[in-house]
Amino acid sequence: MAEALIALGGNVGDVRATFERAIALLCEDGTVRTVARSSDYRTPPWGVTDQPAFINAVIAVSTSLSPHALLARVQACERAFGRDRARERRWGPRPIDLDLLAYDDVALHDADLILPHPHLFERAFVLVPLAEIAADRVIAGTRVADALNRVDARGIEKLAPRGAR
Ligand code: A4P
Ligand code: MG
Repeated sequence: MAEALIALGGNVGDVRATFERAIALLCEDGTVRTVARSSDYRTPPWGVTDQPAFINAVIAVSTSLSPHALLARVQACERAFGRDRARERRWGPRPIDLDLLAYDDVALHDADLILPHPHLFERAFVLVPLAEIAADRVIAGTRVADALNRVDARGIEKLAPRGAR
């Protein structure tokens, strides 16, 4: 079994409900199992800023799938929840985006898969939820908590569990 870290993001529709359904679909056949899940966070849009706030979270999974098979699986989940890359702007609004942040300590630079994720250390919307579940994990020589200290995490808001009043 390998351990992978997966980032979730979205800003169209009921994103938190979509996250739950996407995680359930990801784990449906038993080849992927969730071992940790961060809180959901409301985050200011990064890249293209004239769009609604995003919801972001990170999960840790154990999996028997290869890195490429896991990528195919997360992309199938994106499609199942209405993601249509052909009609989207780069960095623009989307119901759900699932990025592979890391897969054990695998380093890959293929046309369709780069590991660890190339923008991981630039993005507070990834590092804040990641640090909640894996602060001491070292990725490509950098501790997650140290990477978080180097980015601007202003405006990121941790959300109460769904259903909590
Ligand atoms: N790909 C390569 N490596 C990976 C990997 N490690 N994980 C390839 C996932 N995919 C990987 O991805 C483009 C291609 O990257 C895939 O076909 C895959 O083969 P995509 O998801 O189709 O494209 P994208 O998501 O539009 O592009 P990109 O650059 O990944 O966008 P981002 O970076 O995901 O940006 N602001 C906030 N606050 N929160 C967000 O979640 N998200 C975006 C989208 C913009 N602003 C945001 C957020
Ligand atoms: Mg993406």
